[in-house]
Amino acid sequence: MSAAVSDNDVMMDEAKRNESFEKKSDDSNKRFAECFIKTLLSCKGISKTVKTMDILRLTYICKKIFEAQGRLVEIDGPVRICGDLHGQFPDLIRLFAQGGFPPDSNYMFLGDYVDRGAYSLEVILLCLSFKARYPNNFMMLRGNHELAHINDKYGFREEIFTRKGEFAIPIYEEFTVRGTFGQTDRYTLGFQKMFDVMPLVGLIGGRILCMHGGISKQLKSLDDLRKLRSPFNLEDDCLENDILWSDPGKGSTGWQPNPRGASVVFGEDAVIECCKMLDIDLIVRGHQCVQDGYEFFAGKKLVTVFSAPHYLGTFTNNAAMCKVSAGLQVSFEVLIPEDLKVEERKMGPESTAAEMTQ
Ligand SMILES: [Mn+2]
Repeated sequence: MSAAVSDNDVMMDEAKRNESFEKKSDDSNKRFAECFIKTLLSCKGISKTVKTMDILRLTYICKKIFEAQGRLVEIDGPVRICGDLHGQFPDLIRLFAQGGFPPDSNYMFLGDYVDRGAYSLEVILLCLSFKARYPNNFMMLRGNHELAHINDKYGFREEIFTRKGEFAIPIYEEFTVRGTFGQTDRYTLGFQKMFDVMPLVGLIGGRILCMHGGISKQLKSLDDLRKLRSPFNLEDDCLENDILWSDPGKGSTGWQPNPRGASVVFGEDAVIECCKMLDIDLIVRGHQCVQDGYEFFAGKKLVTVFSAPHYLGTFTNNAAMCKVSAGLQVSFEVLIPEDLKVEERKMGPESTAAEMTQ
């Protein structure tokens, strides 16, 4: 017998396993994603129920979809927009239980799936399996925690290495690698990393702009968003970094330094000017834990949405989802942490994003 290539060799070699995944049909990938969803929803814990090769196949499928959809995803309502999740898997299930499991509802997630909470893997894998099954109804934007040097510090990398042992490296390196673009072998070999191919911005009905962090002084047109680069250099003062990192500043004007040490703080005037310039009605972003689960800024031209209730187990914050109807009416569903009861807060029965933000 000739020296056979073992399953393990294929799994550990990115080029070899990609070759095997490439042969699978779209139908087979959809059925695979459906099984993956069922397994994750059985809540038995992925350590024993999910094979490493299946995680690698799921990431391969999703990277292809993200690459094809581009850095700005443009969709129509209805859709539910959710903010940061941070590894709080039971709370993600509660969000779906409230909002409807895909494909009953469409979703746009604003990033920060991983780090901080205990179940980063479950959170990102469930989202990715919905992405693989319903690629046009389930959108996942990138957050500032979808970054290698942040995962080093805040838990995602450690979670994978603790839970996946000898298979941790191929799994982790599907998502990201340490080091700056262009300076590591993994990039020069041409292997795409999940976090680099995720979209940075979403546009709903041409009127509601979604991103993780916020706006940028360098953002002048929607075309700037269609031309976003990725990967990009994390050290650069660039539009891509601002989208992941910037914050609104109460009482501030213009563009100020950000106490996070990254990007900028922008004032209400900057938001109002940006909406005019891009001809949009509303900006929806995450990135900050807000007590009510959502919080307006700049005369309702911008709203922060945060979807990890009882954040870190120490905050008493609500979680919220921003509901956008087919006609772009905006309302909020709020999960209250004590009993996780749900409240619906409408912005007025007839309010559309345009009217609401007058
Ligand atoms: Mn963030």
